Amino acid sequence: MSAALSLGAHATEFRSSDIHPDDYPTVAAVKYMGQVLQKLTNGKHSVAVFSNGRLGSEKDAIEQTKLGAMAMTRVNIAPMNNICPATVVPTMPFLFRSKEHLRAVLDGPIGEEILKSCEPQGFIGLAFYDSGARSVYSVKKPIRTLADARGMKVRVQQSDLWVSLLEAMGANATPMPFGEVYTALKTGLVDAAENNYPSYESSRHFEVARYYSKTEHSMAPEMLLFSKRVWDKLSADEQKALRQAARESVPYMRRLWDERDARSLAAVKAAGAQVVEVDKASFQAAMKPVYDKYVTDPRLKEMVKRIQDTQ
Ligand code: GTR
Repeated sequence: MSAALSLGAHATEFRSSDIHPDDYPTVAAVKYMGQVLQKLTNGKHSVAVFSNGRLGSEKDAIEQTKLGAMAMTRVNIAPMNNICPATVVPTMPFLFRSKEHLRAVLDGPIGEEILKSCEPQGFIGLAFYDSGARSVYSVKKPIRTLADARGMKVRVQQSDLWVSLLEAMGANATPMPFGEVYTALKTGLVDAAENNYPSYESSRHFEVARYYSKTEHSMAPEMLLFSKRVWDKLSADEQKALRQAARESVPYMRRLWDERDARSLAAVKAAGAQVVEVDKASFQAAMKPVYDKYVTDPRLKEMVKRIQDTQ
């Protein structure tokens, strides 16, 4: 399959992938982006979103996008951590004070800088999307303090930084693709996983791991990436239209996100999941080794400082 399906004359349909189902805000946002693109290009270009991980895990999708086999992919920033160094910054634990803080940073020059920094690796960063705050959820017992997390086997995303982050909590981190987590929780391969409310709900992980402990340890955002190989074959006007369509999809996504976040929380609670308050300070205090290991480059250090200083 090629990255873009030729629709005769000069029309193309860009293929994009997502591991989430059709009603998830990231999928809906990329579909919306496709509609805007169609309008901006008088029907010449559109986007086909392959949802539910039909085109593979996020790691595979990133690889396919780099090669130009797929035009676009929507992934979490985590699997980009090993590829594009600046992406570690917005992933860092307890960095953002709130959703508003995160949005202000990603909408400004720092967000722009991080998106641009992926270009040498073969990716045009089109946009950041929200992903809320991630917290740990467990099968057998709730986590309330750092001591409760000690020795737990916790699934993490496929990123070295994520392994270190959970190790700093004293847990045993097990990286695996999202699609394998439900079974891993069910069979006891892992004791816990971590995610935001919408993913905890849509994946039905809440059926197996009933204790959702509000560690809120990272606000690692989502990214919309375009293949540089495909990009370089497009005209300046086409590139401009793609950038604009992506930009316009951000506020749309945020509206859907806020709504879904609240709805997912209500749904998991109604289904019997227990949302547990934690001693957040104990988790935060344990994160120094993660900063010491991943934010060593002076430019990244400075970026962390600029984020902390952003109002
Ligand atoms: C979700 C995110 C996905 C993926 C997933 C995971 O919150 O939207 O892109 O990263 O978490 O944990 O693998």
